[in-house]
Amino acid sequence: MSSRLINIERSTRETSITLSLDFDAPQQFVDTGLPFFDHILTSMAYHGFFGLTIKAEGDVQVDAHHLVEDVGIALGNALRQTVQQYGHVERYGQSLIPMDEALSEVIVDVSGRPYLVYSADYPQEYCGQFPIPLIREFLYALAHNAQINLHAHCRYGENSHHMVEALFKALGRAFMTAYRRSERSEPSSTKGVL
Ligand SMILES: [Mn+2]
Repeated sequence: MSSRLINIERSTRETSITLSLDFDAPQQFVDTGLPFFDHILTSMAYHGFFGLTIKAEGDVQVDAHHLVEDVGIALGNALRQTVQQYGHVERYGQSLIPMDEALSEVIVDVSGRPYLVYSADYPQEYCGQFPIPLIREFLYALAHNAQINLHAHCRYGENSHHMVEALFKALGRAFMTAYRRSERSEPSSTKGVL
């Protein structure tokens, strides 16, 4: 089996992160010290059938914000480097995933043009100890550092945990398609460049 391994190390005064991403070697281990965040990141990679290892520490006693955003930056960098180092990918991916009463959807374009469109109306503001507004910070950092166009929508639901978990499974499935190796010998754009 081939491999498209990318290793990222990122340390600031606020956080310290090591992350490995490999679309061709599905295995997951995620430890951020934030149990719900570990849960949804693991779900994302498991259902996207790609390899993701994250070991992250940070000043979560201040607020989980720095850590969540910096994991988004690290994963975004890994996605961008996957394209830079290993060549052309399919580019588009989309997924619609239910979880009990909730339905969430992700559409992605690995376009080189960062953009985030995100909508969700959550009934509860926390999943466990995890503040749901941080989901936006994560997605924004991810889209901008990966240089992808990311549309993420929780269409409906009664339970925030289900809505977010379905969204991250959809993210994984959309990435699985979008980052598949392309048979094309040039970028999948009529302009010939992304
Ligand atoms: Mn769950």
